[in-house]
Amino acid sequence: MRSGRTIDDVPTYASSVGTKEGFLNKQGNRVKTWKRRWFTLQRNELKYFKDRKDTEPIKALDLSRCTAVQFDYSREKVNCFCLVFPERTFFLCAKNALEADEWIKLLRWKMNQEQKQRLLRKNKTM
Ligand code: 4IP
Repeated sequence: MRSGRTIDDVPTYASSVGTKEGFLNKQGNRVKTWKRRWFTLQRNELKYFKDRKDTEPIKALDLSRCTAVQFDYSREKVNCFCLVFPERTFFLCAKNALEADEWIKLLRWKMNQEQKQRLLRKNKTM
């Protein structure tokens, strides 16, 4: 890493289409502390890890259960977005607006794909 750069400056990569990974700050649910976590988005799963090198995620979120993804302005931080699940809304913050926008777009695309698949399956059984 060049001097003066931090791990936050490392660009996030989409190693293949429809995947993304990178650091995001996440707020706890009951205890509202913010933790920096490594997030990976693959297929229909958003996982977060304590650190980038970890192999076991803290949680794996099934995006087929997610009902909305949107920019959020209710937190004390900037560049935040929320992921709404029936039992919990996750508040996540990116390092800048562009990064937040990229996560939101990709997450929404995944949700739309999932919805299309569901409709196709439903139509097949009719
Ligand atoms: C924790 O706060 C961490 O923020 C946890 O995040 C979070 O769990 C906890 O949420 C919150 O209490 P402290 O470490 O300050 O105690 P992480 O698991 O990333 O370490 P989530 O569910 O967000 O992963 P609650 O809801 O258990 O309070």
